[in-house]
Order: sequence, then structure tokens, then C-alpha cells
Amino acid sequence: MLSMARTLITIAPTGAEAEKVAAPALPVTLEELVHAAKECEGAGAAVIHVHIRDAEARATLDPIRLRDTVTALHESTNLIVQLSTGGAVTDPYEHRLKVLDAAPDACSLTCGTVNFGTDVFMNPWPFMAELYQLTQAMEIVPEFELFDLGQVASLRRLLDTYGAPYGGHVHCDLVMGVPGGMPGDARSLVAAVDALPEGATWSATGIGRTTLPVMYAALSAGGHLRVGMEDTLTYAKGRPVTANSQLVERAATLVKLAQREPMSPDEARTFLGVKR
Ligand code: KMH
Ligand code: ZN
Repeated sequence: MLSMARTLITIAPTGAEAEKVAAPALPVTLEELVHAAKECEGAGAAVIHVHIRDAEARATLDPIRLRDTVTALHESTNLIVQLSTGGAVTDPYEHRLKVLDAAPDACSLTCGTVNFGTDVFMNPWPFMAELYQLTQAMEIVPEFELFDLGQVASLRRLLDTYGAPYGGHVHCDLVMGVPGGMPGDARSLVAAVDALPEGATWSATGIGRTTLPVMYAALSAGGHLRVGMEDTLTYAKGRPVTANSQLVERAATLVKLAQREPMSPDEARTFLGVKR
């Protein structure tokens, strides 16, 4: 019997923007993060995309906290740990590069500057190029974050200039519906997927109310999924998310309805080229 196709589910539980007071279910302590990670792994996630907070629940790239977080997630789960190198819009480039010193399995790498609501998320070419070469040297698998169609051109330039990523496989995440980036709709998703380099795989996430349209479009186009409170704080109209695992459970249900199975963390390691 043919085995069912697998869909990778990434959980992005925290992000750098939402405030704990506005979203009490947001995991901001290491204990809360590990608890959420375990629940999400149980619900079908294979990768965790991580932002951390300080003792006052503010976004931070503190190197010691990052290292402790990677260690705790490796000890408590089998999830692939992908640290954010995007951080918050206020984080300096040097701090974002230093994230790799925490030795994650994987990291995000955004392929260009984009308006981000009333802010600007800065990713100029020299920063991208330095970060990419560091991932190659440090054997960390990059996930290419694409907020806009034009960023695909920068991804191609990166690959043409510096060669294949560590792990040998190009995997992208379409981040859709950010005010300033590409819209979170099926038409934009198809256009972005059409533009990707040959052989690249992709997941997609829709911010805020674009969560569901993007998830359905990604599933129908054969893609993978990212969900989590970094991207949406609302489960349905008038219903705040009460736990990140709620979003993973919904994604896993839709994956199964689409006649696929959530990819296990070990399958995802082989798929993405992660070494651990
Ligand atoms: N917080 C955003 C400014 C990433 O994690 O790499 C950037 C972001 C992307 O979340
Ligand atoms: Zn992020």
C-alpha cells in the first residue's frame, strides 16, 4: 500500500510583537514555552519556530536565554528547534547574527526588507549574505522567510552567489498578510509558489484573519503549514486562542481531511536535512 503524503506542521508559539497582557495564553517564560512545545508536538507539530522573552516578557535575543531555550527544548521534546533571526524590528543586525551561537537545528532567514505595519523589518543584502554564509559554516539549516514576491529574487541571488544551504535542501516559508507584505490570499500564494526555485519546498502562514484562507490554499496547492500565536491570536471570530496546541490540532485535522498525515519530527529531519 502506498504511504500517505506527509505535511510538515511548524508551530510559532510566541513571536516578538504580541504582549502578554493582551494575550494571556502567550508562552513567555521558558516553562510556558516548553509546556506549549510538548503539547504542540503531541498535536502533530515537527518544527518549533522560537522567539523568546525576558523576565518582563519583552522580546529579547539574550544569548544565554537563547542557549538555555535550545537545550530545554531538545531535552523535553523531539521537535526541530528553529530560532528566529528576525527578532523584533528594533534588534540590531549583530544581535541577530549572534542567535546562531545558541546552536539551534535551524533558523529563519528573511530574504529582504519589508514594511511591517507602521515599522520596517530590515533585511538588506549584506546582512542576508552574512547570515546565510554563517548558517553554512555553522551547519544550521536555514528556512527562507518570504514576505513578498520580490524576496524570491533575493533568495535566488543568495543561492546563485553562495551555493546550496546546509542540509542541501531549499525550504521556504511564505509569510502572508503582513501589512506591507504580500496579501494572504490564494492568488498571491499561487504566484509566490510559481516563482520559487526548482526543487524548493514551502510552507505558508497567514497573519491574523488571513490564517484560514492561507491554510486552505496551502493545503490545496500541496504545501506545508505554519501556525501559532506569533501569527494569530484569534481562533475564530470573538474566540481568542487559548493554547498554541489548539492551532496545531486544527491544522492536523485539516491535513488529515486532505488525506495526508502530519510529518513526524524524525521525518522532518530527513526532509529538511537537519543533522541531530
Ligand atoms: N518579528 C518580525 C519583525 C522571523 O522570525 O525570522 C520578524 C519575524 C521573522 O518574526
Ligand atoms: Zn518569527
